Amino acid sequence: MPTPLEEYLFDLHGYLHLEGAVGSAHLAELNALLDTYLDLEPDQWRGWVYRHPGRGQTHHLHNLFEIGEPFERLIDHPSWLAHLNRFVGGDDGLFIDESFADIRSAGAATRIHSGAHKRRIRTQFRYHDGQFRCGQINILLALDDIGPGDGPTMVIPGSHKSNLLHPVFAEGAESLDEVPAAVELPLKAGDAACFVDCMAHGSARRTNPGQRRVLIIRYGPHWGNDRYGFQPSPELIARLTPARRKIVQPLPPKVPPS
Ligand SMILES: O=C(O)CCC(=O)C(=O)O
Repeated sequence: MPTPLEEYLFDLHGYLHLEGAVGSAHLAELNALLDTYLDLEPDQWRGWVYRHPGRGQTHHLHNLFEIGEPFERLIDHPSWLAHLNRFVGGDDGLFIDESFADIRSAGAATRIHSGAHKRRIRTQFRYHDGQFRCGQINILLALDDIGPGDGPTMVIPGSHKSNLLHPVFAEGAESLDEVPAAVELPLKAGDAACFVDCMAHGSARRTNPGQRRVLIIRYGPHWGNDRYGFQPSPELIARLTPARRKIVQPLPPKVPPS
């Protein structure tokens, strides 16, 4: 379970920094497997893994768990599972509605987006009667060290409860560099940021040479749907442990007997 201090900080800021969430041996497995997918072209599939077409030089590789067992271990990873159960809340469990790797090089940034002023249901922050009921909690796992100049994630703490539009939205800011109230969230390899999606966030522009590698896994309530309509492969469903299968496919398709 999150500690009382973690719950307080998550409620106050909208995010937590989970230090050392994934160990170095596991990280090495994830990085090595990911390397074997970097030759995918935009809009290309390999098996059930798909590279998104629309992110320029940035690799967005979707359906992480199809890549192999080291990725499957992330589904119910003990460093964050209890946090997600607590922050998504409810008794029926979780669902992952998107999982992807974001691998980028110099020049790339993620523009500022989200913010509670939108009152989006899917990504909402909610706390009522002692229970969190958040619509989407993200785990952003650093696969390498991400410090100043590496394009760290940036957040506007507290904006998961904001009522007003941040003025920079109107100006169409491309990254969060120099956005008032935005702070960088530097991560060491193996650290994870755990944040509610309605907090305004994005990333600084990467100015250093080399790559920034993160995995992003979005969790919500068990009744959710995949963001893009991706479906798990029958092979993945067959080989997952029951606990993992329940998070990837909480409601198996119900069809009449053939
Ligand atoms: O890439 C980042 O650092 C920010 C991730 C992000 O914007 C998101 O998860 O929606």
